[in-house]
Amino acid sequence: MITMKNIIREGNDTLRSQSKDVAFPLSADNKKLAQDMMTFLENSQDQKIAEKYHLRAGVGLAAPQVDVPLNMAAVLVPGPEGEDPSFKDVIINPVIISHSVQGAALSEGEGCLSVDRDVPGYVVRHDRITLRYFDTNGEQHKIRLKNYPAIVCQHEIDHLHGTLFYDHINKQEPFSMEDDDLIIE
Ligand code: NB4
Ligand code: NI
Repeated sequence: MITMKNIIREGNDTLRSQSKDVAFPLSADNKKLAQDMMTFLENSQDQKIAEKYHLRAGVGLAAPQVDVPLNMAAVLVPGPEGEDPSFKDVIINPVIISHSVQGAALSEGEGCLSVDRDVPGYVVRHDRITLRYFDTNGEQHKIRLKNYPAIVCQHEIDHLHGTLFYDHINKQEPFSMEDDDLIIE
């Protein structure tokens, strides 16, 4: 089971490295990794389990965060109360093949399970993306995402390239943004 002990923190070089593509069919190890990462997200979003194991809540987890430099990330974006998740999958070898010019940022800024401090500021990303990725069965997907799920996937794909959310925050004016950037609640 993945817990906070398995998640590496800033300062560890793996978080700044370019991850490698995953080979198909998935090895037994990589299949287990994908499963364990998704289970971590499910556990972290279950109040009882999260308290018991001291898990910080997460909607995404990238393989390099558990010190595995592979292009793989689990994403679990909850839907509206009681409904199905708005996006749930393990995305493997993901590529953003196109994106909106329209920028967007989460109103509260971002946090990262590998960063044990608050770094305030807007992280302006693309509001809409077209994402190509493979799932754990090796099936290729090409999907359009917007708003919150699009932001989460961009945060995870950044990890695969060694980028952390605060790299995008304006140092002089953390809450500055273009007039036409969207703020997502
Ligand atoms: C990834 C996110 C940071 C910004 C936005 C948010 C949370 C993370 C990091 C974009 C992606 C993890 C991976 C949350 C959270 C809302 C949904 C459902 C019920 C609690 C949960 C709380 F926990 N970020 N944490 N940070 N990362 N929303 N929510 N809620 O997930 O480092 O690279 O359970
Ligand atoms: Ni992160």
